This record gives sequence, C-alpha cells and structure tokens, in this order.
Amino acid sequence: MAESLTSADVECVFERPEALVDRSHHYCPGCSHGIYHRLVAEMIDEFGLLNRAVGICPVGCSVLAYDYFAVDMIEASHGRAPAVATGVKRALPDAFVFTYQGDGDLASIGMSETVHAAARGENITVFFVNNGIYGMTGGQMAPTTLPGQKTTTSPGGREVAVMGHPVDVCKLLQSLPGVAFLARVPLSAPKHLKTARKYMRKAISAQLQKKGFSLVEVLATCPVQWRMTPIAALRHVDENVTKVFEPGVFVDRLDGDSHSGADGGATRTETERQEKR
Ligand SMILES: Cc1ncc(C[n+]2csc(CCOP(=O)(O)OP(=O)(O)O)c2C)c(N)n1
Ligand code: SF4
Ligand SMILES: [Mg+2]
Repeated sequence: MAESLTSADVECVFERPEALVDRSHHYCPGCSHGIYHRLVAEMIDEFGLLNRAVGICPVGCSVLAYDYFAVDMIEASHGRAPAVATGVKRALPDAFVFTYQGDGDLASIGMSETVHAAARGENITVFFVNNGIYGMTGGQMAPTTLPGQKTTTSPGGREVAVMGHPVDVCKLLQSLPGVAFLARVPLSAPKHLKTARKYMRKAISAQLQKKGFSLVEVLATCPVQWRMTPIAALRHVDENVTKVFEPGVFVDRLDGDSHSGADGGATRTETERQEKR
C-alpha cells in the first residue's frame, strides 16, 4: 500500500494572494478579468501594499471588483475613476492608489478623465482592460473595437468610414510628459503573464517613486460577447488584436531611464524587445 503524504512532504507552489478575497468570481469562463485581478493582487502582496492600497472600481463587468480585492476600494461613476483616484492620492499621498478600468469606462465615457489625469501627471496607477467591447451591457462597440469586428451595434462589422478608427490609448497618452510608465501586453498565454508582471512592477514603482501617471493595458478576452469559445478568443487576441494594438513599452521614465517619443526612436515594442534578447 502506498504511503500517504503529510503536509510536511509537499511544497506549496501556488496559492491565492493575500490581497485577493477567497470568493468565487462572477466572470464568465475564459474571461481575462479574473487573471488580471490575480496579477494585481500578486503585485499588492509583492510590494507589501495590503495596508496602504486604495483601489477605484469602474462600471462594467468589473464593477464588483471591490468584492474581490482585500484592500480599501471605492466605486466611481462610469469613467470617473482617475478623477476619484486623483482626489484620494492628493488627500492621502502615502497611499498606493490604483484604478481598474475597462475600455468602455476608460476610453469612451472616461476618456477626458484619463487624458487629463495623465496630462497633470497624477501619481496614480491605472490597470486598463482592453477587451474591445462593452462586455457588461450586451456587447456594444467600444472605442477599441477592431475594424471589421462585429458587435451588437456594428452587426455588419466596424466600418471605419462610418464608425471611426479604434482608439489606441497607449499611443494617445504617449506624448504627455506627465506619464511616467505606459505599456501594453496581451494576457493570452502564460509567457505573457511574466511580461505583464514586469510591466506592473514598473507601473507600481513609478507611483512609489513619485514619478507620475502610470498605466498597464492588457489585451483581454470577452468570449461571451465575442461569440467565441475561450480558446478561440485567446487565439483571436494573438492573431488579430495584437496586430492593431502592438504590445510593448511606450513610456518608461523610471530611474532616469527615459524612453518616450512619437516616432519611436526610444519606444520599445515587444518585437524589438524579443530581438534584443
Ligand atoms: C453614465 C453611464 N452611462 C452608461 C452606463 C452603461 N454602461 C454600464 S457598463 C458600460 C460599458 C462597460 O464596458 P467596459 O468598460 O469596456 O467594461 P467591460 O464590461 O467590457 O469589462 C456601459 C455603457 C452607465 N452605467 N453609466
Ligand atoms: S461579458 Fe465578457 S468581459 Fe464580461 S465577464 Fe463575461 S467574458 Fe468577461
Ligand atoms: Mg470592455
């Protein structure tokens, strides 16, 4: 008969971060929100921010994020999270203040708050979930919807001549001197999670070093509103979404390391980074 294992015989290699509440998420199977929640919680643990983090929730599928993070959370009106974060950070400069926002929230109704918080160089960190759609309200077109993408309000596919081009938030914010760190990464494979953690560390460090506004955009899935299986949705991110929204670092002004500029020169894309390795 095989010997039974005791807890002394096994090594714990994976556990729930302390900053994540022990509660089932309401997110659909294959949705990236749960993964990004976990990464945010891992970072709060890693930087020891459990007792000084204040998160601002959006409106959208992650409206209930306050139920999942074991830190102080505030619910903002749709799109207003950067304005709320501004107030909290100015009142409590020692707090680590972050927003967690979808693309409808951040780049549509909240575009003004996003751009002006970045322009003012507010010392806050934005965790941005670009799934190219309004997930919560039934799959309407978002500013980030790809050309040709079918949504409930672009049933024939997004026609740019009529509905406009997708908004590239990283490129839009890149020119602003108040931005300290800006990067984009797909959440479509385990290897990208490593990159996401690296960018998130930089974004958090930017705030802790009082360098200004920081944002990490993740290219996320919404299998339900995309009408895809979770696997097909991951493939769609890799094969199509990353072609329109190129992953990489757009601004990095940490520790005297300044990489910013319209025509690149200093802008490092994921492709360039891989070539350097
Ligand atoms: C002022 C206001 N306008 C519109 C809405 C309706 N609304 C709720 S969520 C949402 C879109 C959410 O999309 P997104 O931010 O991309 O989040 P996702 O659900 O995709 O994660 C909209 C338009 C609202 N709640 N408040
Ligand atoms: S509708 Fe989309 S974004 Fe919302 S929880 Fe489901 S998969 Fe995620
Ligand atoms: Mg969305």
